[in-house]
Amino acid sequence: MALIPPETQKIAEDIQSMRTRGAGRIARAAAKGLVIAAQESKARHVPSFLRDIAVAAQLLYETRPTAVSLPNALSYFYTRLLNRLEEAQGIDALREASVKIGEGFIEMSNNAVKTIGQIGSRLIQDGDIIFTYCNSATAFSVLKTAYSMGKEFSVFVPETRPKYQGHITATWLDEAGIPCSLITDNSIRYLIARSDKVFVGADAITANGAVVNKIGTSLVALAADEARLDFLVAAESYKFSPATMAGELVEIEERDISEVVSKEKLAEWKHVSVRNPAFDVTPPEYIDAIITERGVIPPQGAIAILYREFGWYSTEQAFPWNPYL
Ligand code: RUB
Repeated sequence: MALIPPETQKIAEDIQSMRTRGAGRIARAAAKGLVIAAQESKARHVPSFLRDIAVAAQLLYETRPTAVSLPNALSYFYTRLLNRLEEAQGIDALREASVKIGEGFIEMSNNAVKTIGQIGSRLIQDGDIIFTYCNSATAFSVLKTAYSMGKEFSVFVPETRPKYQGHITATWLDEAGIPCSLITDNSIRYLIARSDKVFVGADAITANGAVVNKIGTSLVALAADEARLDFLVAAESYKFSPATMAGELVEIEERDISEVVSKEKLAEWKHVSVRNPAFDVTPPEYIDAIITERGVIPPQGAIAILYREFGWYSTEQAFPWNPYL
């Protein structure tokens, strides 16, 4: 029987409860969870070792459905682990290989965020008023890098209900010394008209260049289009969804309604139900550019990034750990 180490279970719980959140952080936490599963595995034979990692991967996979960075991180890990089977003889060698693979993913991810910061910062000019949304470490990397280059600008940060991730972004900007205004979500259209450009992050990017991000992002994009602002997305290449090459849709997470209204209030109502979708889809027509660690692409270039990262995708590639469960 495969046992999942408590630390890996804790990582999964933290992702599910959103103590760990944001697509990049989720992916890095998942890679760490698999490293721990490999280190703690008591397996004495390769098949049981592979099963231990597969069970941990499945647990992590089931935590949240939308951010494609999560399955991409798990596939990155497991595919490389399977590729090492021949050359890494025995459990100890495989364990060592697993640590290298997981740490390699985390390093690659952190470097990608840094590189995107450098590339994106060139798009910010002195005097700009930047509009952002939710809390994206990648979009923040752009702002922080521009600020460290001496550029002078300010940022509008909507609260981003129901979970108020805008407060986290405001705290990060405050700590970095970047002037910003926290605003209500209701004032997006009014204040975007007084801004110069928009930077947001992404949870998933589809083969046709649509961007899945925090619910409300598509409204920001609509308002930006009306105000004729550039709508720019900062996203690492592991946020591109290979399954969409095969025509699959990105699942939109619906979260617990207690994030919107108390259970007591709901019990008082007789005819009211509550919906709490956590993400929405911004069509490519509303996106001016996607800033990746490989360079700046138009949304129509998403397929080129996908092909480079994943080749011509087939659905068998989706869950490489499945046969070992
Ligand atoms: C977070 C969110 C972020 C993206 C990108 O949603 O929508 O904009 O994940 O973030 P949640 P990053 O709070 O529900 O996880 O650039 O940090 O990967």
